[in-house]
Amino acid sequence: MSYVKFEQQGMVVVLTIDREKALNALNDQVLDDLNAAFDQIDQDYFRCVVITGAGTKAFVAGADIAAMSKMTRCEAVKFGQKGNELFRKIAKFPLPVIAAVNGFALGGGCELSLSCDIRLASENAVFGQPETGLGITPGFGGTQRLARLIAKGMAKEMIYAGTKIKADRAYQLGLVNAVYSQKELMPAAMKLANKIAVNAPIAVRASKQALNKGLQMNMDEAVVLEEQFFSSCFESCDQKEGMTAFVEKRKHEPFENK
Ligand code: DAK
Repeated sequence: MSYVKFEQQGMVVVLTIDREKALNALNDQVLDDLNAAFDQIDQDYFRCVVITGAGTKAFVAGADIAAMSKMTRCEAVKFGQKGNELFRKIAKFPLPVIAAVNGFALGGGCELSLSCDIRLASENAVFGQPETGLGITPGFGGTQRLARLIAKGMAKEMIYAGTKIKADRAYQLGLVNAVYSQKELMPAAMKLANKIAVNAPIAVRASKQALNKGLQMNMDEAVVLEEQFFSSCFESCDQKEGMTAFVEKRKHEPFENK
C-alpha cells in the first residue's frame, strides 16, 4: 500500500499524499512513497507535476510528531536526511512542481510546499513552522527556503514565535501565487500545469535550472549562466517550430520536447 496516489492527467502528474487520518503527516513511509512516486515519473513524456493532500483539511500537517517523539538522535539524523534529500530532489526536479495547498501546511508540510516551484492555496490553507514549540528547529529546509522566499523578518517571526498565517496573508507575503475556494483549487492548479505543459519543455526546464542555479550566484555569474541556457535552446526542433510559426503568423504545432 502506498501513501501517495499517482495519477496521470494528460501530460501532468498529480501526486496526492494520502494519509488523511493523520492529516497527511510525513512519516518514513510517506517520504519513501513520495520519493518512489517521483522516480516513477517519465520525464520524457510528462511536463509538470502537481502535489496535493488527500481530503479537504490538510495539505500536510507536518512531520509525524508521534513517530518523532520516540526517535533517538541517530534516528532523527536519518529521518532528517531522508526528508532533505527528497525535498532537494523536488526542488531540483527537471519538471516544474506546483503545490496545491488544500489546508494545513505546517512544519514539514510548509517545507514541502517551499520545495515546489509554485504554491497555490485554498482559502482554508494555513502555513506555519511551529517546530520551536515542539523543541526542535525546522529540519526540512524551512529556515532557508522560507527566508529566501518571503521577507526575512516575517520568516523569523514564523519560526521563532510559531506564528501561523492564513491563505490571504500568505498571498500578501508572496508565499502563494493565488488563493481559490477549496472546490476551485485543483482545477486552477491543473489549468496552470497545462499552461506550462504546452510550452516548449526544453525551454521550461532550462528556465527552471537558470532560476534555481542563478539565484544562488552573483548577478555577473548568473547572467552568464542564463546565456548558456538561452543558447542551449537554439537548434532544438521546438525552438525552430516556435519561431517559424510566429514568423508565418500561425499557431505552432504541439512542442515535442526535441
Ligand atoms: N503528526 C502526527 N499526527 C498528526 C499531526 C502530525 N504532525 N498532525 C495531526 N495529526 C493527527 C492528530 O494526532 C489526530 O490523530 P488522532 O488523534 O485522530 O489519531 C489527527 O491527525 C487529526 O488531528 P487533530 O485532531 O489535531 O485535528 P485538529 O483539527 O484539532 O487540529 C492541527 C489540526 C493541524 C491544528 C493539529 O492537528 C496540529 O497542530 N497538528 C500538528 C501540527 C504541527 O505541529 N506540525 C509540525 C510538526 S513538526 C527533522 C526534519 C524535519 C522535521 C523534524 C525533524 N530532522 C532534520 C530530524 C519536521 C518537523 C515538523 O514538521
